[in-house]
Amino acid sequence: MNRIATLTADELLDSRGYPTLEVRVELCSGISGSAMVPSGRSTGQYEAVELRDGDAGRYHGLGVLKAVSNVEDVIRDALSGMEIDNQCALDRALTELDGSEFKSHLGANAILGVSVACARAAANAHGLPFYRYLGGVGAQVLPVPMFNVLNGGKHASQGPDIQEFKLVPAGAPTFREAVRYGVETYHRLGEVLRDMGLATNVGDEGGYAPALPSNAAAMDAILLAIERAGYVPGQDIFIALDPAATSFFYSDGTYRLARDNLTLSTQELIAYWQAWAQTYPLISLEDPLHDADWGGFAAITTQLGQHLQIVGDDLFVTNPRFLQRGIREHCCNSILIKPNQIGTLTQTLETVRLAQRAAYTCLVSHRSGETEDALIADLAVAINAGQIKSGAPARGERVEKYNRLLRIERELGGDAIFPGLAAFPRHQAPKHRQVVHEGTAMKEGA
Ligand code: 2PG
Ligand code: MG
Repeated sequence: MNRIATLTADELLDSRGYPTLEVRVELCSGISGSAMVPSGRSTGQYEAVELRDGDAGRYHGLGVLKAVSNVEDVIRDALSGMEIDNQCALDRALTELDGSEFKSHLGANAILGVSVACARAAANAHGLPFYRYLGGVGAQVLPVPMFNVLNGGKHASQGPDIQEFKLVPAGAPTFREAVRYGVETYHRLGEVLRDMGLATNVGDEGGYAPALPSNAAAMDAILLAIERAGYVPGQDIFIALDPAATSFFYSDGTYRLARDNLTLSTQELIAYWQAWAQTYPLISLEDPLHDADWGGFAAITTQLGQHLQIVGDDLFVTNPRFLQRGIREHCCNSILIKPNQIGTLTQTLETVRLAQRAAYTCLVSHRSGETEDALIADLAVAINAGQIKSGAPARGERVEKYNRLLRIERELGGDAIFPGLAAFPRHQAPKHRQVVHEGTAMKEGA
């Protein structure tokens, strides 16, 4: 009864209004599972391939009808009749059927949609919550949320050069309280920006996208918002950044921060981040350099990685091969986990295991183009990641993940664990940091 009867797919829309896939798996028992696939914009060069039609007459070439027909044709033929609860065998069949290193034949979007829909159908067949099916009895850690409240880079054209400025309420006692800290501060930030005469339109991930005079001005506005919301920066709420530095790296080997009117070498950019780590309550820094600069990543990890989480996203693309190299060359101490960068659940979990064995933290992540699918919420709990980023607490596709986690926390009841600051084992505030904003001294490191 738990065998696959049929697979269907449809071309629907993501949060930016671009076509994406929904896949549905139906079992012989009549039980089913479905999944929708997200899509990135600031992508790493070695991400698994998202298959687009390239037919300029439809959606400017971005249609996904080929991927839809791959699901309903070759993948359906191969998977029909297979047992639903052997995820490894299903994912192996998918990767072998594709046969290419980066899933360019069938499309990683088609493959991931099938992989996740199968796992959902299996969870439903066993009558288990998705996180429980994926993670087993030990799945009980709610992640510390990272709220991307100020958007820039490729996600907001008027915004700062740095792509993501995130509130990290690691000082909260529970996930539910962390959400409240984040939401209250997000709304205060809107007020701070309005007071400055700036627009409060939002970017792709729901964060404000104001035209500020410098990147540091964004940090200052956020610190002010934290204090106005009644929280202490560096104690209740920390800040995480994703500069997505590939997006401001140029072929002459320099980084250009247009908002700061700065052109920097790798070493100068590392010094720039170092100064920020000493000035602000920074807890996590993702993609601080461009995605081919392995030497630079080793250097910044040596210089800052003792006391700061350095996350590899575009560098590792959730791929065990690249993470392996990072571990060998001491690049980063944390990895971003995005299932669609690698294309199957099994490979995602393999990367997670490798990271955890090497004591790298895992930050589970959405994409800038999202859907109402809350896979990453269940995945974060399943692997006890302790950290998730799903954008601002605004826009339905972002909020859906936080809501899913609130429901899971309630379901787990007294068994739910919220790690708070313990999710960031490297975190240590610089001793000399002492910044005063609107009369509140930062207690951290004082
Ligand atoms: C990132 C992501 C998600 P995108 O860089 O971490 O925030 O952006 O999905 O555009 O790659
Ligand atoms: Mg990133």
